[in-house]
Amino acid sequence: MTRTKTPSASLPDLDHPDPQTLASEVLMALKYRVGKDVSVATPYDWLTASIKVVRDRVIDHWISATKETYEQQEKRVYYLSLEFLIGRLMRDAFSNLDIMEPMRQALSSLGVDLDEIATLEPDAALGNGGLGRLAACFMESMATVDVPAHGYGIRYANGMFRQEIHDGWQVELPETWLDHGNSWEFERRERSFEVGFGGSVESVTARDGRLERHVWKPMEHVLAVAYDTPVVGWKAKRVNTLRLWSGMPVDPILLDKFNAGDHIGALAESNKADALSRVLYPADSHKAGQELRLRQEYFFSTASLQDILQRHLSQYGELDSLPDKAAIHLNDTHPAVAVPELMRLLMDVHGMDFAKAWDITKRTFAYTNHTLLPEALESWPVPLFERLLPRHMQIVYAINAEVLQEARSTGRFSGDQIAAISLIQENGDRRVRMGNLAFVGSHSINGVSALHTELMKQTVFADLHQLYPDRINNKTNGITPRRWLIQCNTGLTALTREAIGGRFLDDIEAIRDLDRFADDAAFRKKFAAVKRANKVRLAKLVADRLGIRLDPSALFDIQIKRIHEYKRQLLNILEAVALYDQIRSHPEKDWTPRVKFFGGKAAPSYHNAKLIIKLANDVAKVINGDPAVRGLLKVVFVPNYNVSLAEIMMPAADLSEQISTAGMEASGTGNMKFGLNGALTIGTLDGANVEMKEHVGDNNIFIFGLKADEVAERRRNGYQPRAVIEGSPELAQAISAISSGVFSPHDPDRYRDLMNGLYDSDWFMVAADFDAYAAKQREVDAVWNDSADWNARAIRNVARMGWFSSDRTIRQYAKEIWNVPV
Ligand code: 4GP
Repeated sequence: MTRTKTPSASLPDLDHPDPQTLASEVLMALKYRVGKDVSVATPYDWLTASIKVVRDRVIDHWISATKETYEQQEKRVYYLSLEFLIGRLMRDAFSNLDIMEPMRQALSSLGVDLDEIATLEPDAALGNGGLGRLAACFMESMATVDVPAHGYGIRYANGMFRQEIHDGWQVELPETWLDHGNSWEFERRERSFEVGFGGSVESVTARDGRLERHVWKPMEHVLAVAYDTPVVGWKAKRVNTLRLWSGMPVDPILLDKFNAGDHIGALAESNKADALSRVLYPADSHKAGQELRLRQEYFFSTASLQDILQRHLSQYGELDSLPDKAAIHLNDTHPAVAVPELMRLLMDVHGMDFAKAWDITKRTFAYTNHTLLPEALESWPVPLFERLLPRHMQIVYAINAEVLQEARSTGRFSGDQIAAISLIQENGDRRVRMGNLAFVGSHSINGVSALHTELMKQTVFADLHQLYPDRINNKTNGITPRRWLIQCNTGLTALTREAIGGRFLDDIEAIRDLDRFADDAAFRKKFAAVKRANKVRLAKLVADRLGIRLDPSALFDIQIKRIHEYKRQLLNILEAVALYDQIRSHPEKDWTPRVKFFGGKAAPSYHNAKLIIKLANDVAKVINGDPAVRGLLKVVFVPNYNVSLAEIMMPAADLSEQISTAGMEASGTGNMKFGLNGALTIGTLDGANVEMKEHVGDNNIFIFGLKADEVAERRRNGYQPRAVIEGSPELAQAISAISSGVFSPHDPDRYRDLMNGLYDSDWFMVAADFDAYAAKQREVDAVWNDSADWNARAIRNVARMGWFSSDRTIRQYAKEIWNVPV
């Protein structure tokens, strides 16, 4: 039974410092923490001083929350994730402590512009895309709804790469977010743990010859050192910890080697340790596969578990109660090696027997799946796993024997089904299946939208689901309204507050009260003015960075996310090309002015995704430069899409593109951010779009295209894209233009293969959905031209998006998975 929290539920009294107090705190910090005088302070110094001031205020809440958790013996949540896409933190902290305005005034009295220094804060990009950003929203929401939690991950010295566009091509550059230090974090040298790799396993036998225990003797050792960043919830209700591990050598230099003249070998250990926390693998929903990745996974999993066990032991003196006091969450399979690692620690270090350790493990772990893409399901070759983690390999075999025995004993499974349940893939090269390992080691396995969860049951985990029918459950994703409305859209926040009061700030579902203003002409006008101001801000950014001039009264149509074939940026580009053709052929028609924005990074090894970026840029160049278009259509590729850019683009969107092939986008969270900022969605019935449609109502969303079951059926029945293309003159024309080099005159064959792929296989159903998509876009134009109708629908989107808050998601995790009170 989950306890419900008693009225500490009310928000704490924050202290409300006046600008003078804050100004003097900033001056003190500048002098004593940064060591600078006002006369020589650089903008970075002011940034550092400002962060130190707000961090000091956060610390008070941090310490009191931690103390309370100890005193009340509260259950803690541990969220293990290889990615935390947190972005900038200063505004988050100002806003959640409710000191944004006094701080702005304080800095202004010192001649410093808050907005200017805020842009100097590095955008901590310790994640690829949706999975990493979700982890960041969850951290903020756990602090907001008062769940005692630690996030555990890796402190990558170089996070996600910085994208530059050179002549239309993506170029990857290292992101050096730590160049100016990191004013948020606390280095905890004393909190370091040894991590081993390789070596052998020895069996220790008792005098009577019985096996007593196994002892793993690793060949290599490194240290994982903790760096803590406080995570502040709304109105500082609670402050939790994000603990990121950094690799350090056990011996900084091997002096014997150095003295023998081997100067490079002397640093070999140091380099190996450094590599563990050097780079984030830049692949989203895509398997990385290299040995270093498995090393990273084990490195942060073992450090986190050692930390958790040490904390538990120091508080409770035993480990039997671990599942009652700790919920460990596996964010995708990246930390799945934590399952055999916890088993190893419980058995080999703490002397438990297998049965007891297995029971504790299953009751402690829960796992979230974020993608059904087959290429993204992690598995490791058995020889690699065995070489790096020999003891874990034995434990995986032991777990597998247990699970297969359980399956066989039911008498319900065929040989093929048993093979699918097995933790070891036997056909082809033998591999350890991390999804199956996470599944069997957890008491809860959740998907991230209703549709995705259903598909998990039917596809990747069909047989495991039959064996353990109570484990799979759904937790539809959410986004934190603090960052994705209150901070990034101050205009809409102020307007909403003026209309319905401030209750929605504390409880975002109260934003529903805005619904009735959809029919209020005066309100719609103000709403439109806010949107326009946000569009002007984005247009200025585009003019400054790209030299492209945009008309803010045009429809801003935005697709920003990782570049992936299943997300179908290509469908959007083809539609732009078809529209371009029509505008040229029918200049007399009353075309709706539109700007199509694209943004997103491609995995460096993903050839087609990089080609799609180049295509977007090539198409942009031709269309934007063609006077016959008269500015009615513009195409813009905004480089280096990241959290900070999203904070400017989301509030400026009129139309949100969520057009993945149905059944392939697990949830999407950009769709929710756009909706909350008053964009209408054009989308397929995929991921959380399905639930968004239910919440906003059919009239307030533009749905088109094949449904998930229809996609599956077309694929089963031998889909013929060639016939579809030949039956659609607009599409055939757009493909032929691209294929023949209209957009790449100096390299006319550049897109031939990409276009031929549409004719030959079209796995992602671009052709099948094209006509429906293009028709829906013309419907969008028609609604846009009735601005009262458009704005009314947009307001309803804002009002009905409250459910998609990560506060709601986290409450569900807390009640239904973690068993912690909220
Ligand atoms: C993403 C999914 O692609 C996206 O649909 C979902 O909203 C997000 O996770 C959060 O659940 N997956 C990844 C990944 O980012 O790397 O698998």
